[in-house]
Amino acid sequence: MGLLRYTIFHLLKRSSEIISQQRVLHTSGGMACSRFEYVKNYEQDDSVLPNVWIVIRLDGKGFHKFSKAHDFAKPNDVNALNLMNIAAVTVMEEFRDVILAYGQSDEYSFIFRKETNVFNRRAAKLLTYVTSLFTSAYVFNWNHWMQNKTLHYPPCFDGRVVLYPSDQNLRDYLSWRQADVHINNLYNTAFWNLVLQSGLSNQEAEAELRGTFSADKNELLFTKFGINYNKLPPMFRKGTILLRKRVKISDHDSLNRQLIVPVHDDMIREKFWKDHTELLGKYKPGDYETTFDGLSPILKTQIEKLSSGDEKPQNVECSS
Ligand SMILES: Nc1nc2c(ncn2[C@@H]2O[C@H](COP(=O)(O)OP(=O)(O)O)[C@@H](O)[C@H]2O)c(=O)[nH]1
Ligand SMILES: [Mg+2]
Repeated sequence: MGLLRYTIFHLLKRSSEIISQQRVLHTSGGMACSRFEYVKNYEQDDSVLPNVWIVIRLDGKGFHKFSKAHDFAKPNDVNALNLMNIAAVTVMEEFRDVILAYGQSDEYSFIFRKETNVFNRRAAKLLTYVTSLFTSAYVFNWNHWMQNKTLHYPPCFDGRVVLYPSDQNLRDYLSWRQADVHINNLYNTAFWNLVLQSGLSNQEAEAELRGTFSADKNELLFTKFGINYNKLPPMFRKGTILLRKRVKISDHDSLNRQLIVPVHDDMIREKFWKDHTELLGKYKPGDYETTFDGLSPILKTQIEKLSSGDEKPQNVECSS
């Protein structure tokens, strides 16, 4: 009897100890939450409006200096431009809701489809993921595309999110960026020919071009340097548009895959939007046919990745 009473006494004592320990844990946990958790309220909800185009534009910081430090060809460095393109392909492989990306010089714009729900449309998440992935892909691919030129310091890119409510706004945005390439590239081509071919100083070349119109620069290029501006590579004149397409290589039957295709067309013209109706319609990648010889280095890289089995998993949605 004495033993039973002793056991019951100890069992009761032990269980009351456990209960009070739990209470301490609970209260201290509860206190921690109640005292500190309020700081979460300082985080702002930055989800962007539903049903608008989301454009993320990145721009290289101080690329005037960066291009000089890394001896980029003037006025256009094919390898540096392709490095930008491949970094943008990496972003499009990760974010499948990007229907189009457009790049020129040291900038790239990524267009997310209106209905995207990626990261619950939180602006900071979208912007930081895209910017950091682009930047790391730029550095990751540097040696391959820049032929092992030493990278002297880490490049960085700023980014912004811009929302466009209508299809026309989006088209005007892209037209604005593409018109910018035309103006800058025509100027830069004339400028660098005056400096590198005619031996003018930077100031003299600048003075020669001051107040000139497009027609004057075209004329100058043709008469002084025998350059027909319209025959220069379209990547220099139009920038690069990356589109998702189901690619078929006519002399290579086995390949019929969805890839990211670079084109250098004129987005200001109606024809571009008629040729790629999927962009503003119910989005479904269009078709693209090419020959093996006509493959761009950007497409070749993706196909090599496929055949080496090094393909990225098809990422469809990213949650927070
Ligand atoms: N030589 C050369 N320079 C380039 C090329 N692409 C971009 N850049 C440089 O990058 C600059 C980009 O312009 P911007 O963003 O306004 O200048 P930032 O503020 O110095 O980055 C151009 O003015 C060029 O100096 C290229 O292919 N070749
Ligand atoms: Mg810049």
